[in-house]
Amino acid sequence: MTVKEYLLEKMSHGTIHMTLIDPAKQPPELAARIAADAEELGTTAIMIGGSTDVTQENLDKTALAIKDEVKVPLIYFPSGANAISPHCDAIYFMSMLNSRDPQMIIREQARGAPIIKKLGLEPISMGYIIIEPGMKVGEVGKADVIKRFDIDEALSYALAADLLGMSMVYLEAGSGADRPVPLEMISKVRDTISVPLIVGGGIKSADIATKIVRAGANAVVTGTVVESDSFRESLREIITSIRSCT
Ligand code: 1GP
Repeated sequence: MTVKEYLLEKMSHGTIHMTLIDPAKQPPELAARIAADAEELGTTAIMIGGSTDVTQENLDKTALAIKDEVKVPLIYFPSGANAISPHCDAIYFMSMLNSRDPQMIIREQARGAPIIKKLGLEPISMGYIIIEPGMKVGEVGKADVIKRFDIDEALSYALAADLLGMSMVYLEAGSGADRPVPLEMISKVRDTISVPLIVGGGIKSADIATKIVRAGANAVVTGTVVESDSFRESLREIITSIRSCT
């Protein structure tokens, strides 16, 4: 079974949770412990990536350490083609659709494609759409960040991703956002597209996660939550709330 088939199978039973770990933020051993805890708490996959400071070295070492500790798939969430690890199970082959910079829309992908092919890494195509506030990823990616009220704009981009044949759509408010993607935007996008909808950025509590699931997300991503020493309880509550909605 491919990683994509695994994700789709899990999503067919309800909304899934994925844990994002930035390899630049802690040593590999700690990243592996966090991943193991998240797996034990019921996360469906581990994503590895960050907007800045990801290097081939911290990516490879962290990916290897995580693979030693967990059985759930490890998916690379890249910010560019500068570092790609053969130690991940798959890579989100993603385009930041609302970037003003062709580098983020297709040039990094063209640079990375031959490497991904050579490594035999499973690509999972994804349309990546940055919603206000957008945070660091919006800034680094030179995104024309979609305003929170501009649901039609989000719908247009999400539908374009679907019609282009991308296998998933990710609505991103940005890591550490003070507000997640608006619920109405999530539900209207969910009603419009035919592919799974991933939502991330600013999801810090079980209460917010529940609302995101009820709005229609097929996958909820949390990252910042696991960067605190005492993350286990909040992650447990978030994952439990997602599972109990479905
Ligand atoms: C970032 O959507 C993810 O790409 C996670 O965001 O760090 O705010 O959980 P947080």
